Amino acid sequence: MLNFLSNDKKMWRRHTLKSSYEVVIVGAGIHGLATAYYLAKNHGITDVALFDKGYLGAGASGRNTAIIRANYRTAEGVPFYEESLKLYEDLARDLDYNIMFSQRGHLTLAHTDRGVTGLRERAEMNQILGINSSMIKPERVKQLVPTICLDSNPHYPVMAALWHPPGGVIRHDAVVWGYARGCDQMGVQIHPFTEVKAINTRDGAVQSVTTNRGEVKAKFVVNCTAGHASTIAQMVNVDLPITTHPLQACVTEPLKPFLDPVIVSSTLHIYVSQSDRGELVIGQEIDPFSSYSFRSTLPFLEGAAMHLLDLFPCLSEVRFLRQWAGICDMTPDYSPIMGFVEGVDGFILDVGWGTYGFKAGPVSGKRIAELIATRKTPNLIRPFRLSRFYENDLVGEKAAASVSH
Ligand code: PYC
Repeated sequence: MLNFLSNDKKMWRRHTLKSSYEVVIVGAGIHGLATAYYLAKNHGITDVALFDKGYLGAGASGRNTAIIRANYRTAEGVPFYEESLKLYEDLARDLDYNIMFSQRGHLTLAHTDRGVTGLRERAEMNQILGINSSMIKPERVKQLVPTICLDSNPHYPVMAALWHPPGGVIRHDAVVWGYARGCDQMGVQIHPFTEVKAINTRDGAVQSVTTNRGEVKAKFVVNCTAGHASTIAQMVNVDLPITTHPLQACVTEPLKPFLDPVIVSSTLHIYVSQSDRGELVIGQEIDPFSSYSFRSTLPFLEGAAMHLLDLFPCLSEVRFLRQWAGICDMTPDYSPIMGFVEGVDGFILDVGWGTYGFKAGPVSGKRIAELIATRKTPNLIRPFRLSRFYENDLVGEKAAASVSH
């Protein structure tokens, strides 16, 4: 492990474990870090430990394609993601750290009559809720992205698009590092390479957490994991309606900047943006099987190439540079699960983030911190409670979740 800086010069320090903390957060990705950050900053709660079995950003926070947007479909989802976008707009100043948020616009393409109707419904819902999002015609798409070919796939010409100017991309590692530094400065302890082995309860309440470095007492334990949310929840006998799927991504070699907005097409199963380094960052739908595998596959790369060329035939000579995979916890309605769990006092969920967790990090952190400090569930996250699955009160967000449809 790199250890060449003295503890006081590090962005976040190493600590020995204390015997107890008020709050233990499992998972030191963006959700765990943001929760700890707002606990300390907004509520003065600093007796907090963050445990991660790997290094910071080793999980979904370091593997996602870092798209930020608020153009969701439901009356519950839109205000939630909008608050996150607003927090992101101010986050560089708040953390005093350059997180490279580039609001270059987000463009979702429709290639069928049904696709146009779906996007129009989204545009209307967005506008009712005050989101800058509207339908545009193919000519306007061409103005925004002159290199796009609107009809190279004869079955799926671009018929219209949903245009969301405040959307964009961010530097995900910088967000993780900025939150981690902010947490450390306020006295929160970050413990990488600390694996949670058991969560111990007595009389229906959380008591302590057993880790590979020893046992610590805790009043609250927050499950902020992605990919292993069900494993952690089962430690307190809570079953989650989650299936875990790989999600793959890749980047091309760097190219001179030519692509401004983020482009998404559900019909062609592709999304693409151009990074600050000039690489095209490309993703598709989650893998169709449930697995914890981080393996990259050739079929993914072939699909990415094929669909990219449907939109940009001019890129036929461009080479892929690297590919990777992450794992995503999918819920039946494509919305997350947040809040207290009936029957296990002190246990809190912030899980089920599918392919949309990074954009929600700031708002979920802020609102979970509020829930812990006030012992009350904030209205903004109430719709995402676990009990919605047996109360038949789902938040169906699949139509607006990346390239799912
Ligand atoms: O929801 O914007 C999104 C997204 C992009 C990639 C994966 N999810």
